[in-house]
Formats: sequence, C-alpha cells, structure tokens
Amino acid sequence: MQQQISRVSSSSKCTADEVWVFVRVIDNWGDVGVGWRLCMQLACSFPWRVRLWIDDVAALGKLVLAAELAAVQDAVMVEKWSDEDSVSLRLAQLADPVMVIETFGCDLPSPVLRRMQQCQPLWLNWEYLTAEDWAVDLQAMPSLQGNGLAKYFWFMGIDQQSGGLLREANYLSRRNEFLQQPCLQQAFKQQYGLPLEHVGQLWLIFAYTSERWAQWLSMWRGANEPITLWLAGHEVVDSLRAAGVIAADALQQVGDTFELEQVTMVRIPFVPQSAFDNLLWLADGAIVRGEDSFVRALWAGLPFLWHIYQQEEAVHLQKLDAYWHKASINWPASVREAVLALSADLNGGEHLSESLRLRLWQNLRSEWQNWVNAASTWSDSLHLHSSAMERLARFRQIPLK
Ligand code: TRH
Repeated sequence: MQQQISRVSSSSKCTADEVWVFVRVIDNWGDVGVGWRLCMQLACSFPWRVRLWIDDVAALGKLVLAAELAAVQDAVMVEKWSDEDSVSLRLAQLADPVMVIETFGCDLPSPVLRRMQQCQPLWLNWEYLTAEDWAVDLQAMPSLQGNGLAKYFWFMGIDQQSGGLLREANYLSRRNEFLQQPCLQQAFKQQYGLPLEHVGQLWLIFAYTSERWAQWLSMWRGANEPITLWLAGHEVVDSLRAAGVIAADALQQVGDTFELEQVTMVRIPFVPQSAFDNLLWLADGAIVRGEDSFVRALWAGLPFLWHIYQQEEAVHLQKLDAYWHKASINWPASVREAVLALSADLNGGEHLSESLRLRLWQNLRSEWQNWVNAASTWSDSLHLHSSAMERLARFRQIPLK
C-alpha cells in the first residue's frame, strides 16, 4: 500500500480529469473491498483523480485506515452517497467526470444520470467476477440506457478475453520481499498481535457461517497431525460454537486460542485491507470467500479452497464449477479430484461421508507438494495475463501512467 500511495499521490494533479466510482454496500466486506481496490487501481494506473461515492463510509473505515485515506486524498476522494437532494447539491460543485463506474449494478442516482446525459462520460457497470463463458461473451458489450447513453458491462474473470483481475503493478515485488525476509514477517505478526510461532501447517480461514465447519473440524482432528487454523472474522467461530463443538466461551476475543487434540485454533484480528495479503503470504494454505479475498489467494499462489458467496437457486455452484474446471484442468488427477470433492462438500454441492472427507483431506496432505506446485503454476500463469486496468486502457486506448 505504501508504494501504491506514493505512486498515486506524487503524480496526481488538482486539474486532472475525474472518474466517479459508485459503491453500495450490500453486506460483508466485498462490495467496499472491491470498490476500494478498483479506485486505487484507477488512480495508480491512469492520469485521473477518482471520486468514490459510497453509501456506507463506516464500512470503508474498517478496511482502510484514516492515515491511508489521508495519504491518497488528492487522488482518491471519498463522497458520502446519501439521498438524491444531497447528491444534486454536491454535483453542482463538481466538474464533469470522464468516466462513471457503477459497481455491481448499484443503480446510479438520477441527478448523476441527468448529468451524464449532458457530459457523455464513458459508463461502465463493473460486474461480479465469474469464470463462466457467458461472461466472456458479454464482456465490454454496450447496452443502451434510458438516458440515451450506452452502458458497458465489465466482467472480471480469469480468461484472457474477460475483464481481467485487479492486480497492483508492484504485487510480486511486495510478495517476494515479504517472503524472503523473516524479520518482516515477525514484525508483521507483532504489529497485529498474531502468534509468532505455530504448530503444524498454518491455514488462514476466512469463510461464511456453515454447519459444515463442525464436520471439517472433526476432519482436521481425525487427520492425526498438527494443524493451526487462523480464524479471520467471526463466522467460523460462531458456526463451531452453534454446533457445540467448541466451548461457549472459547475464541471470544481476538487473540484467543483453543486447542482440540492436534488442532490449534486462533481468532485473529481484522487487519486493514492493505495487510490482508500478508496473512495469505504467511499461510501454508487458505480457505477464502466472496470475491476479493478469493482473488488475493489467486495472486498469493498458495493451495486454497473457495467458500463461495451463496446465491439463490444455487447459481453459485455453477460459478464454482466454472472456476475449478478452468483452474485445475492440468493438475494431477488425484489433487484435482480431492480439491473438487472437498470444494463441493464445503459449498453444499455434495455431502461427503465423514470417512470420505477425511480420506480426501489425507490424500491432499500426502500430495502436498503436487498441490503446492499446481496452485503456484496456475497463479504464475494468471500473473502473466494483463490486469483489469491494462485491459481497460486497451478497451478505450487510454494511456496508462
Ligand atoms: O466479505 P465478503 O464475503 O464480501 C462479499 C459480499 O458479501 C458481497 O455482497 C458479495 O457480493 C461478494 O462477497 C461476492 O468477501 P470478499 O469479497 O472476500 O471481501 C472481503 C474483504 O475484506 C476483502 O477486501 C479483504 C478484506 N479483509 C480485510 O481487509 N481484513 C481482514 O482481516 C479480512 C479478513 C478481510
């Protein structure tokens, strides 16, 4: 983040054109998480100032430190997106935007739509990420809107023809520096009150509430080897408590540890978004969720499973299948089968028996190096693809900074 901030602030000018990004927080952290990353990437990549209109400024405050916001305030400006009258008043003070991005179909306020009719900016709907083929077909397609403007759909994805993924230009150098310097790792752990040592493999678990966690805990207990689970967020702890498999007063506070045989669970703090990558870099494996943490696990290149955000009529299962089908196509069959089956079990597409779940996990443990190699080769291949910003630049011949 630090290098990104200096890159953003040193090259921003008060007279720069503006791009407006609209974010409505539906739930959890993904809307604001993707929205903020998008704003930072736009400001880092293009000679524009970014104005983020967000309905829940407090949610942004949870992910981005006040000092971080202050450091980029000339390049990324935050506006409270409240009622239409307030937006109207504010618009009267602002210059026309050259581009307007509506994230996840959040429906722009009418005063903004009217303003756009006059100034005709490029209009994008930044959609949810998916690896499904239909999204590639619809990528960058225009749709004529009521105000006479075309709105272009932008689908982030893993295919070369998709809208790409958000990736900082200095991602790999940051990751490699951190991995190569144990003193940076220890300092990071100290800064966030994370345990300095751990027993067995270290897994970062950032996932949704689910009855499965009790069964997965029993799988880890049955695996007969030490493992440490860093539990981010409250959802997994809540699920274990609700199932009665951990004591009611266990893991209540950040920093609490609870041991069951060889499984050590640690409730870890919520870190700023700029520090989330470091958690992944410290881990041997991860379970991530939603959208943004999933993409960060892809960049980190470690073995992971995806606890996907549930949608109506189980459409999330198609999204999950589309991803794993493409990601694991060249993986060793034994790793692929175990990952796909455990992923389906975790996400409710299947319900494995206790013995099969344990056997598949043990298969993955005995094939560990193959899983590590497969995950890192897949990640390396995505790092070679152009980023979402590079594709946006190409889409409209916009010069990158
Ligand atoms: O939080 P998510 O589940 O978010 C979403 C929303 O539910 C959204 O409505 C849905 O559409 C979308 O998922 C698919 O998961 P996600 O996307 O991984 O976002 C989490 C963000 O929180 C991500 O930017 C990383 C950040 N984060 C931190 O900054 N610090 C932390 O300690 C942790 C655990 C996460």
